[in-house]
Amino acid sequence: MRGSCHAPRRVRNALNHYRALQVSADMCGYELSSKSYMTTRRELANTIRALSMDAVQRANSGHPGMPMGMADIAQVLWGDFLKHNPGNPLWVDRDRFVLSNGHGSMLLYSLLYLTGYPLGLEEIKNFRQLGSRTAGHPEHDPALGIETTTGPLGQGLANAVGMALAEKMLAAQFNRPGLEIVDHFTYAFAGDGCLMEGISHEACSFAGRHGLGKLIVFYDDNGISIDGKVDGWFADDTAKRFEAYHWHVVRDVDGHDAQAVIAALKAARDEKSRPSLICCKTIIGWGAPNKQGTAATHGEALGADEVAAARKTLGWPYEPFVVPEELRAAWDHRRQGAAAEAGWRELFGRYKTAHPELAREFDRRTRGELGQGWKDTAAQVLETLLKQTAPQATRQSSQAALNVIGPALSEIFGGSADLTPSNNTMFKGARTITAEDASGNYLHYGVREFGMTAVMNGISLHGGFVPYGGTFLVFSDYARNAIRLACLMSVRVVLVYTHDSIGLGEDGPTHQPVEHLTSLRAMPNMSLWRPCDAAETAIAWTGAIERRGPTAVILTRQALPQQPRTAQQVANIRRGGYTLIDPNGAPECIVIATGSEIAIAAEAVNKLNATGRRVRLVSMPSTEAFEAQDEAYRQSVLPPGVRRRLAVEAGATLSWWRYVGADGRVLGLDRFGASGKLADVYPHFGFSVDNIVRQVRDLLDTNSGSDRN
Ligand SMILES: Cc1ncc(C[n+]2csc(CCOP(=O)(O)OP(=O)(O)O)c2C)c(N)n1
Ligand SMILES: [Mg+2]
Repeated sequence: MRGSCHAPRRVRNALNHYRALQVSADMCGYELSSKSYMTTRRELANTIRALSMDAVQRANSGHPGMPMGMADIAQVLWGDFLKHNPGNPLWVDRDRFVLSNGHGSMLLYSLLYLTGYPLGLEEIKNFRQLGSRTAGHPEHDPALGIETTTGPLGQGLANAVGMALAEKMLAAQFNRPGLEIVDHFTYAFAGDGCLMEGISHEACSFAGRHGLGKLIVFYDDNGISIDGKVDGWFADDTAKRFEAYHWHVVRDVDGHDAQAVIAALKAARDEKSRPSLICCKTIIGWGAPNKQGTAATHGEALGADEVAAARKTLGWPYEPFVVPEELRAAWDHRRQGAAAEAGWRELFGRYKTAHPELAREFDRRTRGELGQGWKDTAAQVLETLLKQTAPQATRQSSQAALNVIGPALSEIFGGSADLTPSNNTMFKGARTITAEDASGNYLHYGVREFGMTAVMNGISLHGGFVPYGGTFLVFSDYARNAIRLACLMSVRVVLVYTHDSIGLGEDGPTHQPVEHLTSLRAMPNMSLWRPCDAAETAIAWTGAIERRGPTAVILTRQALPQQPRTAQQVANIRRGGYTLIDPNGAPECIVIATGSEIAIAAEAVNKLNATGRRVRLVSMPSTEAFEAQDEAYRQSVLPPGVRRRLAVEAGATLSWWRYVGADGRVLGLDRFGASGKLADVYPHFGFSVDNIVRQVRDLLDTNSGSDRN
């Protein structure tokens, strides 16, 4: 061994107030079984510390404290245990690693750079700069080894739960005796912030109930968050809390003692039937002599003086961004990674021989591609739903669509946040997942909307499944940030939101969404569909399955009549907006409506046209899909010359001004609803045939917008 024992001794002298620095003597010269390190673990960990503090210093922005505090843990996990291949970050049976305390992103970037992922030193130097791949908070860059975004605290934890669940389910579906092609762990790092967040309760309670034994979480118990010592606002007994969730908890691990971390990790991996929480005591900013252990290291550059002092303390004589070849070589995981993957490929080869069809299916599903039969299935969904003639709530139409999709698509994975009978999310033949049997395709998430959505994101990001989950539209707010991340990362999830308006009636304003349609439409990359009947519901569903991104399907509680359509109109549904009723002759006014308001709008438009007016009705189930059409199509539906326009939607008016213009009107709801019978509530707020007729007549009688074409 090189004379590297000196460095830790210097560290001990400088930081002699802290017990964790007993590390050095017994760790120096520790030989790893999987690698012949020429260096000590502490030196390897210090590489992370140096890169992190230097990158943050250079950017003058970022979070050095967490990477410096968790470096020793990361060294053990990534050096000895993590199954991954930097040469092929997409290897399907890799272990998943999620940094839920994602502000410590320099930890992950350092690890990716050091172990040999295609992330160059230039990217580390460009930490947090526009256009670099080292964003302030890692998002989703699987080609680089970044599994998921983790900026919003606690969500990474829930994503990891989803990944671990996906692993368990995929294993149950595909593994065969002696041919365990799905067999990997999901690791997560989480801080005080993640555990303070409510979502940690939802996700971890759920993970405990489902016995996700291959989920291993490291809790960075450093007692510090931004405002200072957490003791003033976070005094939970976290270990007890997780034990109460039925987790396996390893308490009081010294996060700076590699041997203690190794022992804890081994115990966690040996525990097959419960997820594990390893509670690690650490010092935030470890190695920065004047600032460590304080919130000052959390989220800002240490400053040139403190960085220089840390160099001395750590025994790190190298210039910024210089990693000695020996340390680089010791970190490099490409050879071991390639060997690990080659072993798996050999196994998969045997699997392929024994189960060729399953192997093809596994390949297809983990690539996220729909099978060859999908087009026929999609056609069958539409055909089936077009047969519906009687009025039907679109939540029931949705179930009818699922009854075709579910049995045909092995990757479909349904669920609901405890509203299965109301959301109509269970399809015929769906089988519920339990802790004991993960081979089914439906999950009761319990009353956990945020948890459900973040878990679905994790399942989808893991690969192999197309998850959908239901709740009432009004409770989408509970899940909102996970929806946002699904949009940001373009995750294929289907959000089934029923009870879509004041039309739900008696449950009253707490349950009646008003602003939700508009606020969900405001999210970039969200595809929202509010179908008006069975045919539109069919298209909403098939589009959602095909989309590589999130889709919200917004459904009614109350029955709606089926609209008559020509074949061309049916074909136009997928365009998001189309002419449903056209008068004889050029329209003088356009009514635009969605979902449950189509039926009353249609009646009003027919009435007006019967009296010689020329009113067009446009059904606009998806403004996003409509906006994606070419201009010629859009103008054919909404001719710019026709400026008398009325939009009708039982929700906030904000969505519609862009379509009706200054000369138009919006019949919407910019206030909360009311508790009462549907038949009373709707007309009370003006959603009636008579009122629509009156509004259109008013528009036609005013000069505004008159014949300017
Ligand atoms: C949901 C959410 N709320 C707030 C923040 C802003 N934030 C970033 S880090 C942090 C404190 C986290 O404390 P801890 O997890 O203990 O991290 P440490 O300081 O120990 O690294 C906060 C409030 C966030 N990223 N996500
Ligand atoms: Mg903390």
